[in-house]
Amino acid sequence: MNSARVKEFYYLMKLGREFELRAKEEYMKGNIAGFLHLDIGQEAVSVGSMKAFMKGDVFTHYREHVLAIARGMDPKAVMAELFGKREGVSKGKGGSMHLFEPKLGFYGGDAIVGGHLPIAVGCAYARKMEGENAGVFAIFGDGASNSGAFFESINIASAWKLPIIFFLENNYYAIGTHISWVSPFTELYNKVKNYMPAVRINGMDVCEVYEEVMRAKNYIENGLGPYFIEAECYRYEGHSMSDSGKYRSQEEIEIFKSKDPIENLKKRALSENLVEKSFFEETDRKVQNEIEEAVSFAQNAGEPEISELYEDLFCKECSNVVS
Ligand SMILES: Cc1ncc(C[n+]2csc(CCOP(=O)(O)OP(=O)(O)O)c2C)c(N)n1
Ligand SMILES: [Mg+2]
Repeated sequence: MNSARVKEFYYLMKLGREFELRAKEEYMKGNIAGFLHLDIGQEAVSVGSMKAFMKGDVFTHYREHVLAIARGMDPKAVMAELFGKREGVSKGKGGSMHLFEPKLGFYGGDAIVGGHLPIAVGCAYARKMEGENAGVFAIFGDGASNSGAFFESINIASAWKLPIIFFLENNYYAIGTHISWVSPFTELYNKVKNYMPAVRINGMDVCEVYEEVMRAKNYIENGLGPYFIEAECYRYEGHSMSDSGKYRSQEEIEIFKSKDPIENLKKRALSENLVEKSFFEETDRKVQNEIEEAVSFAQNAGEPEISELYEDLFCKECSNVVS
């Protein structure tokens, strides 16, 4: 990894982490309503994958704030969306679980567990027919990998050699259900080994995530069919703001905190003399300012107009959709 890349990774992961910590605070103050699923601890997956998969289409589940920011969404517009404001990325009508920006090829997130996987496969099919090789990136959790939609998606993507990366974020839990209670094995890439190349990586290491997604991207771009990555990672917070996470031991949380993606990247960069110490201090200050700006932007933004309530529900260009 070169110095510029490491700096970019650190900046984006730190921005994601501070964004989430502040979103949590604003939620507790009552400024954010509805669901809020935090990505704290899993930033390496979001940043490493989005920096490798720069083109193409992205379909994600509801834990997607950091992915959206790493993809290029303005943190101000993401925070405004969480606040339910008109200047939000989805005009304040989507909220935390529905950050959407077609210009960035970002069609997330989906609140139905596994529900976006067949949609992502359909998009990959369309891209293949169009002769567009950038393909699709679909990210989902360990819980989603037990759904029927998952197995159907894997099957048809493999049979039709579709250009899609399936990225499984294995944080071991589906709300309070540990993966070992509902799957015969916890190394989930075993589910798809007969369908496509399937690997398991350390999702707490941003460089490893980046390199593996680059490998997968080259594979699908060459028309070889789908590719599967399972990344082991961990969320430090509960499933959402309404979950205290009491089903996990403090000891387990501490084990994963010792593998923290941000702290470990910093340590490694310093020990290998890749980045000077002052960069981290400057970046931390810069990030704090950006977060302050995002919150004040969201606070001062306007409420969506009631007259727009029924807009943006159906695709006007689609002839087969009646609106
Ligand atoms: C079809 C469906 N079933 C159940 C739920 C309720 N639900 C929301 S999130 C979730 C857990 C999903 O866990 P996982 O796929 O591991 O993703 P993570 O939250 O860990 O990122 C469940 C069961 C839902 N939203 N959709
Ligand atoms: Mg999970």
